[in-house]
Amino acid sequence: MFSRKVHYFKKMDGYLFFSRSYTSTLHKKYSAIPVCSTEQLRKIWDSKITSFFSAHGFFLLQLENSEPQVLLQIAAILGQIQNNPNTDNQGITNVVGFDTGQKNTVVSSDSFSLHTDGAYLHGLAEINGEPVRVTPPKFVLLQCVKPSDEGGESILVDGKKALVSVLNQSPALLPSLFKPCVSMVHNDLLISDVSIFSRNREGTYAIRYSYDEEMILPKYSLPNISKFNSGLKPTFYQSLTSNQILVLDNKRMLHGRSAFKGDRTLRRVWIYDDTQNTELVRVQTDVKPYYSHKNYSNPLDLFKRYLPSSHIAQSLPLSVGINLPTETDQSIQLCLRVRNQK
Ligand SMILES: O=C(O)CCC(=O)C(=O)O
Ligand SMILES: [Fe+2]
Repeated sequence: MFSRKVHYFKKMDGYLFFSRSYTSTLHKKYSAIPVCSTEQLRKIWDSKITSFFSAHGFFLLQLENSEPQVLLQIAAILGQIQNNPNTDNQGITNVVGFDTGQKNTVVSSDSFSLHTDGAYLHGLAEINGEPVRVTPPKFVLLQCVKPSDEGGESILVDGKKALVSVLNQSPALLPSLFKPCVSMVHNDLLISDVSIFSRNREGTYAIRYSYDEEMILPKYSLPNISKFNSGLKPTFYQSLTSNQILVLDNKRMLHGRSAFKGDRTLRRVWIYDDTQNTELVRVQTDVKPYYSHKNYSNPLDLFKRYLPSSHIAQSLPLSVGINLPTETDQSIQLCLRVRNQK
């Protein structure tokens, strides 16, 4: 994800929100919810976490220290940790500004444009021989070990607000945002024909987004997607401080950060999205594939490194994605039908 090197003010089409004049108008600072143990977090789950999370798409915790164990315990409440090539054997990635030579570390002090973590994940792998989907994680956890001396603010954009504002203010953009016409390349992965917004059978929407050089679009949709990008407005713009853990809904919120100075250190954990796995079956038949060549490796192995390591999770309930009132949902669907007919 650190190929996304975008500097302050450089790309005016999409990164206007980094400008000081804009962010100085964003006065609201969220305070963190103090938590001294996972038992206590479980106790305040229903009263303090679920409603805040459903209103804002994230929650911010203030812990008493920044041990990796604390992060892992919070992660265990949310589900199964999803691996990726940068994670250590516990599923943690270190996000730092200077190269310390440490393994399982991603290094950059540049700004990070708004993105969905793992936006480029749209594949299949096998768990115990059964096909499962590999998609962007449902939650992203960022633990602040050491804040920066200057800059390094975390930035969140609410995809729910972005979608509603497109519906109300520029509905002509909707078809480009829902059309499965986006491709992304990431290291050795290529995914094609996904959409920026999608709606599942239960009527929940999800965003998948990373507006950078790895995104490939049909030329005709570029003006619309670039307009969408310039209209994104952050709802959260503040530095994480020591011992805080930010938990965000990666199906709803886009996140990024401003450039920084100093040896800021975060740890990052992904939580696997297991919500779609019941959908996949192999065709029950004696018919053999008409041709297969032994020289190829199993393509289901390509996404294996993005699977969770364990499948036992006693997670607390917290639903992810963009939930809209029925009327808004219907307006979007109607708008897409009418405009797709044109
Ligand atoms: O450094 C940060 O605040 C965020 C890093 C990030 O978004 C990532 O590692 O995917
Ligand atoms: Fe990220």
